[in-house]
Amino acid sequence: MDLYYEIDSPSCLSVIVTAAALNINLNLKKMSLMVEKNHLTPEYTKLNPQQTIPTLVDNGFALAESRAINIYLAEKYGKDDSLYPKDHKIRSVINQRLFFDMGSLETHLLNYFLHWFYGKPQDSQDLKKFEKALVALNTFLEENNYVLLELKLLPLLTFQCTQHFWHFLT
Ligand SMILES: N[C@@H](CCC(=O)N[C@@H](CS)C(=O)NCC(=O)O)C(=O)O
Repeated sequence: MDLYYEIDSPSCLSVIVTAAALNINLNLKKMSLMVEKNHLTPEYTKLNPQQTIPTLVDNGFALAESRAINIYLAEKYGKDDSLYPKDHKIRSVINQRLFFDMGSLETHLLNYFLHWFYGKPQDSQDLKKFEKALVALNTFLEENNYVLLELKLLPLLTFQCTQHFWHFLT
């Protein structure tokens, strides 16, 4: 199973850790977004029209979006449903956290920090939105006693990797 990745990408790390939790051996294909820009080649664009990493290729089946990849791996290769429980309520809360992570937490984190990379002027609303997302995250963590214990591994991985990104930037 191939994974196109870069090690500093929290999205890629979440897939790598999920695969490790499932005892899956990944054939890691290192990408170079900044220098070689091989995510923009026609070959890669065929696999992933979004031109992003990670991309998983499992027996000819190509899939992008780290959360979708993590769910795919857990559903297809999990020996049981402990990573992504079938119980409707638990699963819907896991989905809520994953969508929150993608639509709010990660988005606002990136909007707040990426102006450094791209030299864009900082929008004063970016910090406020990021702080608001952190307050919500804090509430979720309080509700679950310890980092999303109730919700098992997938959202935890995503959040941990977001934290990794934070350390990388600061
Ligand atoms: N929502 C996507 C985000 C993927 C993403 O944006 N990855 C970055 C690297 S961390 C990327 O590929 N950037 C290249 C680009 O946007 O051109 C996921 O979770 O897989």
